[in-house]
Amino acid sequence: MFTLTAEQIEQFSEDGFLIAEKLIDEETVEALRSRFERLFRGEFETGITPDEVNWQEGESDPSLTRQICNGWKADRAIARVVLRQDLGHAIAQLGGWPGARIMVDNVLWKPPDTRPLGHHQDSAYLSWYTPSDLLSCWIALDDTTADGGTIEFVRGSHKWHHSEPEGEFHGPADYRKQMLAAAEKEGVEPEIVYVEVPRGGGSFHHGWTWHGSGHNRATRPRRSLVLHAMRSDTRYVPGHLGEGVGRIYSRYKHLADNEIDENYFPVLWREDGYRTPAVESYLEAP
Ligand SMILES: O=C(O)CCC(=O)C(=O)O
Repeated sequence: MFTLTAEQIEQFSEDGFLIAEKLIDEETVEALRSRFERLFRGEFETGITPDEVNWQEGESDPSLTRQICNGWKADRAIARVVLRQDLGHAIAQLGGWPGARIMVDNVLWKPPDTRPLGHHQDSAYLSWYTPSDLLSCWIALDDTTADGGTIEFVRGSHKWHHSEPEGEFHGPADYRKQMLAAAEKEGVEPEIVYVEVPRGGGSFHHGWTWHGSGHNRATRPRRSLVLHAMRSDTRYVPGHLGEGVGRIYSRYKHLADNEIDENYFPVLWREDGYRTPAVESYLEAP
């Protein structure tokens, strides 16, 4: 079970990110890695297609980082990690939230010699729900290095002004361009911190922290799994549904109200002890 110290929570609020040496054990790393090839071949254990399949073998550009979003709906090995109660609790503590739900997961596979992911602030894409807070847990499934294209954060950048969504996420020519423009506007020299951890380790980051990742110039792949969480009391914003990734995730909005449905965005942990009850039976199903 993962737990945080008071010092780590304090560090997170200063830096906008926190590096953790161990989030999952070796057996779980292996279980997750074994699902990657299948998912990117379009073989989905539950029979459900993930919400975003941004790369498929034989069809997609091999120079791009492979990405699938909401792999948890397609594969229970992914679900067993991204729906973890202790990670939801840690996220709520870091955010000072009453509880945490999964917003989306990311299955990311950056083979050697593949291209960067552009720097961005996650919360800039979330005007379709309110409060549009996001806090993420990024888990490395390979030992990570700066030259291997690990995720990188700009220290303290969650306190910068909020930028508009801009630029290419998949394989941009200059992956730090938007962040450098924001730093200039802010009048600061950005301090970049690379998440260099053994597999099973990772990091947490704030929704307004600038982050991205460079080319994989190493000889091993860089695979990771990300849990992006929102507050348990989040609601839809009518009228903003088609903006950004709201185009995809607003399909789960009820016609009659603005509730976020826990069947699609389960509550992982809440301070009153609540957790979406059906999660456990989903995780245990064969
Ligand atoms: O893993 C990466 O390179 C970037 C992932 C990302 O943008 C995120 O976790 O928010």
